[in-house]
Order: sequence, then structure tokens, then C-alpha cells
Amino acid sequence: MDELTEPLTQGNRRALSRAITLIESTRPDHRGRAVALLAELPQRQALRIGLSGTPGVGKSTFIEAFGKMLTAQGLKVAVLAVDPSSARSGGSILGDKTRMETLSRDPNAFIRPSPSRAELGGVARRTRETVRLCEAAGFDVVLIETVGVGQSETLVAEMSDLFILLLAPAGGDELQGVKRGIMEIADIILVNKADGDLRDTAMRTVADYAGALRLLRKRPYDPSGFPKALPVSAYTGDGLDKAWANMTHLADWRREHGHFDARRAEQARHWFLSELRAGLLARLDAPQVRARLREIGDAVARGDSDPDSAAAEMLDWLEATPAQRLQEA
Ligand SMILES: Nc1nc2c(ncn2[C@@H]2O[C@H](COP(=O)(O)OP(=O)(O)OP(=O)(O)O)[C@@H](O)[C@H]2O)c(=O)[nH]1
Ligand SMILES: [Mg+2]
Repeated sequence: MDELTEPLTQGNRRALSRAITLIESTRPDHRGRAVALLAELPQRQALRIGLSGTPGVGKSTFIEAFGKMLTAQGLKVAVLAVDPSSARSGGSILGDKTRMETLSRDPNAFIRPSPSRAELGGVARRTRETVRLCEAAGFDVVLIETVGVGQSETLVAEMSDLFILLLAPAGGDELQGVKRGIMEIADIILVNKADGDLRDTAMRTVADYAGALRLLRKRPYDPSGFPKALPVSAYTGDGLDKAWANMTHLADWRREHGHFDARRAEQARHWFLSELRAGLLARLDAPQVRARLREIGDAVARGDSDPDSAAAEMLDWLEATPAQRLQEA
């Protein structure tokens, strides 16, 4: 048994941090240890909540207020981030820790920034595995934050039980700005900053999105009334309890009707295939393979071979060459 397993399952934060560092490592021996560690961890279930929103919408402020509300109820909350390196410079939520100051010092909360300069695929795998670590460490809620650029929302939705879209108050025409695909994966839309001067606009925005959500196809895995739009204020805390009540209601309903586990099963299948694809692609990076690719590629470029038969030849060669030999320089 790995020396991290026991302290981690007892909720030891240092062990959790070390385990995350281990799964983030790209060293082959670390990778092997990480895979073995994940395999021996107990299966525990947290509520995985994906949270997406454009820069400045108030994600950090919301997570701080929402997280504190949950820890005050005795729940253990982990916060993770999925961000492609291009979206933010280096440290990402590290800088945010100032905005989540109280939460980051809360013994019932755990905040882990996104690793810097990693590709989205790598960040996705690392986050998925970190979610498992947090569950094994006894966290009740795992919040996975992403700034909505590129494909990161879809990635986060595919590792979450519930997907929340955070929006800012805005005039009617800006409703168009939210891509239909994102509306379709959102379970709850929260319009933040429903306070002070922005309150009226926020309420109108909620009504606009509630209308837009009603136009979407009814989903078999939702109780009536979902997906829905609600106002919140991360500043005043207004609406946070109602937002949480809706999240737990939705999760409970899905559990009762078998949709919760079905979704996780589908997700597991999806990630298995995605890891397999990544693993196969990684094989093309081995030195031996690169040399062979260059040779055959040159032949195609010269016109000595056509692309299709060259690809077939390459696949045959890969199949005939043992994986170990491919690693030799
Ligand atoms: N009025 C009002 N302002 C808010 C609220 N929540 C956040 N803000 C303000 O909105 C700005 C952005 O908040 P952040 O929490 O940093 O937003 P973010 O989504 O984390 O932004 P990025 O990390 O850049 O993606 C800050 O100036 C906050 O003070 C709210 O509930 N009401
Ligand atoms: Mg932020």
C-alpha cells in the first residue's frame, strides 16, 4: 500500500497535497505510482459541481462566499481550477487566493490552483484525478472552476455532476453572447451581482435566461423546473442558500431516478476512451517512431508513396514493433 493512502483517506491535507503533486508529475515512475495510488483509494462520493463564467463575472468572489456558507454547515469543500495556460498567466487561482482569503484559511476548505503551462488535455486528466483524491480524502463538495474559454466548459461539464453557469447582469441583446451549447449543458444559471444598482438589471437578466431555458428541449434527467435561472449576490450573500437548495434538490432527484450514477458511468466511459486516444497519440512521440514518421513522410512528399498507403504502412509498422523498442533512442 502506498504510504500516502492511509493519511489521505483520513483527510490529512499534506498527504492530499503530496498526492496531487504526484499525479501532476510527468515522470514515468511517478505516473506509475499515481495510477497505483488511485487504484487502491476507497470509493467515496462528493458532489462534483462545475462552475463556469467569463473573466470578471465574480467566480472567485462567489466561491469564497458560497464555500464559506457550506463549510459553516459543516461540509468539507475542495476548490479546483481547469484553465488552459493560454487563458491565464502561470499561477491562476494562486493570485485568487487573496480573493478567497477566508476560505483558503478555513480548515474545512482546500483550494488547489491549476498547474501552469499545461495543455488542456493534461489539465483535464490532472483535475479528474484530483477530484478522486479529494473524494477519498472525505470532501463533501468539489467545486471545479473554469473561465469559459475554448473547450474548458465542456471538459468541466464532463467531470461534474452539476454544471453551473455564472453570468453578470446584462441588457437583452447580450443574451445572444452565451453560446447555445453552453446553455444546453448548464443545469443552473446564476446571475451574480444582483445587488445595489445592478439588482434590477440582474432580475431582468434572470427573466431573460429563464425564458431562453424554457425554449430548450426538455431533458429526461431533470425534474420539472430545470434547468433554471436564479439571482445571487456574492457580495451580500443573497440567494446563495436558494442556489444550494436547488443544487441539492437536483442532485437528489437524479440520484433517486438513477440519472446520477448513469451520468458518472457515461463520464467514466468517455474518459477511458479519451485517455486511450491520448496514449495512442503519445506513442507517435517516441524517438524511433518520429524517425520512421520522417522517413515515410519524406517518401510521401517526394511522391514515392501516397498518403493513404503510407499511413497504412506506418500503422502496420507500429503494430509490428514492440512498445518498448519504440522508446529506444
Ligand atoms: N456588485 C457586485 N460585484 C461583485 C460581486 N461579485 C464579484 N464582484 C466584483 O466583480 C469583480 C470580479 O470579481 P472576481 O470574483 O474576481 O471575478 P472572476 O470571475 O473570478 O474573475 P477572473 O478570475 O478574472 O476570471 C470584482 O471587482 C468583484 O468585486 C457581487 O456579487 N456584486
Ligand atoms: Mg477569479
